Amino acid sequence: MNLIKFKYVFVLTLLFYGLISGIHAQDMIQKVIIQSNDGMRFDLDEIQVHAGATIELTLVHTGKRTKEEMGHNFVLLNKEVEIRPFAMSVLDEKENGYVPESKEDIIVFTDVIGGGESTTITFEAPPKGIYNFLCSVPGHFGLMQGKFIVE
Ligand SMILES: [Cu+2]
Repeated sequence: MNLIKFKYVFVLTLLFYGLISGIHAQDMIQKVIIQSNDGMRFDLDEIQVHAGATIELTLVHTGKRTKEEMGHNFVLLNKEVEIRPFAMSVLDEKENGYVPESKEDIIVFTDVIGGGESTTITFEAPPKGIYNFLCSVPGHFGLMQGKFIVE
């Protein structure tokens, strides 16, 4: 009887250890694919990730128009940074890919891409919370923005 009980506890311990180590967020790579198009849209207005995870985010441009005509990027803003004033502040930053030289408002960003292209960035998920993301190419933020939710 005692041996059976011991085995039972042993198996439970293994299961529990497997659970906590197996799904520990820090070991996790979470892939996110966000598409953009010639209609000036992202296909996602909400992205949910796990706190502590490594995020591998790919921005895809499914359109045909060039980077000059309809280029897009993905910019993830720090907490409390509002989309509109940020977008207005980078209108003249074409050479920098429409991100400011000072990166204090930004967590990560991608290059601007044109139709048929894609680009991938890898970063650690920021602390739990809700963050804004947008395409910062001038005139796009009204249609191309969303919430990046870390939980
Ligand atoms: Cu855009």
